Amino acid sequence: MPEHDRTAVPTGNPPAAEHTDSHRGAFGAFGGETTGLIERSFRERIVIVGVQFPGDDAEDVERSLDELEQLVDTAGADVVARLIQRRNTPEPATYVGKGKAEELRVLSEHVDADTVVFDDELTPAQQFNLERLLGRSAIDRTAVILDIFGQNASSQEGKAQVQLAQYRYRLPRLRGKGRALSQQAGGIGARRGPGETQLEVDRRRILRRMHKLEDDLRAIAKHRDTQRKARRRSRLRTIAIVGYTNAGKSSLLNALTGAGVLVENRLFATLDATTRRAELPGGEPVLLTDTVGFIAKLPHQLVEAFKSTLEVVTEADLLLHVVDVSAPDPDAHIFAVRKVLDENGAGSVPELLVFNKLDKAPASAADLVARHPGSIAVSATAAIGLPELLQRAADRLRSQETIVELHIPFSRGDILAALHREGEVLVESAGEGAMVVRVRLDEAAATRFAEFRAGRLGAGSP
Ligand SMILES: Nc1nc2c(ncn2[C@@H]2O[C@H](COP(=O)(O)OP(=O)(O)OP(=O)(O)O)[C@@H](O)[C@H]2O)c(=O)[nH]1
Ligand SMILES: [Mg+2]
Repeated sequence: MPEHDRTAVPTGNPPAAEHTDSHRGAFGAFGGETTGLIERSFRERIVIVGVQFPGDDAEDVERSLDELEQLVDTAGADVVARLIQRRNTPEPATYVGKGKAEELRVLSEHVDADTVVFDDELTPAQQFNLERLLGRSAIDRTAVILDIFGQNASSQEGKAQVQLAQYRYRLPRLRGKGRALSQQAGGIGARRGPGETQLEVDRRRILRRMHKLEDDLRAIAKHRDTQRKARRRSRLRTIAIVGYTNAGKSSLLNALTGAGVLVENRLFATLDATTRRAELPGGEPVLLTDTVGFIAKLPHQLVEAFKSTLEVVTEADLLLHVVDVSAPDPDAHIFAVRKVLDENGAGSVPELLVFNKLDKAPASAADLVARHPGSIAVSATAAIGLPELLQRAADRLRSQETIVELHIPFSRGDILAALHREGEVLVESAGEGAMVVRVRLDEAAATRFAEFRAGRLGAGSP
């Protein structure tokens, strides 16, 4: 198969002398096993590599590499060169072709790279072969994202989730790294059983830690469950703010509620969900939750580990899907976010598209609003369109509700109590043998109480 190679373009400065023996590969190796954080004494020099498969747009591949460069920078390293190869399929052994791998080795030497980062996930075997060939660490986009999450995790839950994701990534990549490790095996808690290799000892140790983390996370999730039930009893509607990383989700929560959440021009600044109360026009209180950002090719290990955090999204009454209109391809971001939502069972939660950073790219915002009916353009930081956004959200929430008249037998005090808990009782009067109740319910509750229904009055009419 012909390989249409593109010329490698070194984008960095000439190599600095002190880096000559720095190919230590700390980056992407998740530092110590206990913290999952990386200690870096210097900024590593990185070469990034993308592959354009048939059907891929050349521009999309470049854009994805631009994003990878941003990820690497966020992780605390510098991209000094990039390389793109066109291929029909990945090479099973080395992902790129043999010739390209050799070119990559020469380039890495020339720019004195510490690590090579591939834009797609490498198999453990590919990673191993590439490191041998290149004589330096070879990692993938997933490792970089896991690294950033590791650096940004601050809460107990966030840290546990990220560590779990990192272990899930590492487990299949463990290999008998040899003597150094096996000598450590004499240590406490790492004793080798009869006939057990060092690799098996390491694997067992990681599995044990993963189980422990899973237990911890279950306990945290249980606690949150209790809080959530309390919240549900309070009958407040919930709105989750979702979107691509750096779209302005935290800025929007701050603008709407004065929450004071950390806002940074950095990827994955937010890992923990923050919930605040806000008032919709008309005075109805709602709960607004800011959530972790998504990205194209989001590591499945992370999605898996963040499942309990994402429940807030699946259970929301409405999603505010925030999109950065100044991004190079906002539609690709919308697509990536919806994909993650779908995969997490949140695909059917009603969504309101919020085109943010209107101040920065007004033409793009106008174009997007025109192409996405029902959407709205705002600026969280310049405070443009925020009252309209709240009005739109209130309308959307209200349209999900139905007003029904129910006849509840006097003997069913339990049902009456449930109605007060789950709906908004508008009128209540004693009829013949039953209480006649006019109540505003969401669709699920309206179905649940359908057997008491006397007549459906339609949405919105009091
Ligand atoms: N010009 C402009 N910049 C904005 C606007 N909203 C947010 N920003 C900037 O965009 C960057 C990201 O904002 P955040 O609110 O941290 O974005 P986020 O979606 O919470 O990002 P993560 O938590 O990292 O996923 C910050 O530098 C904000 O100041 C806006 O309306 N206009
Ligand atoms: Mg944020």
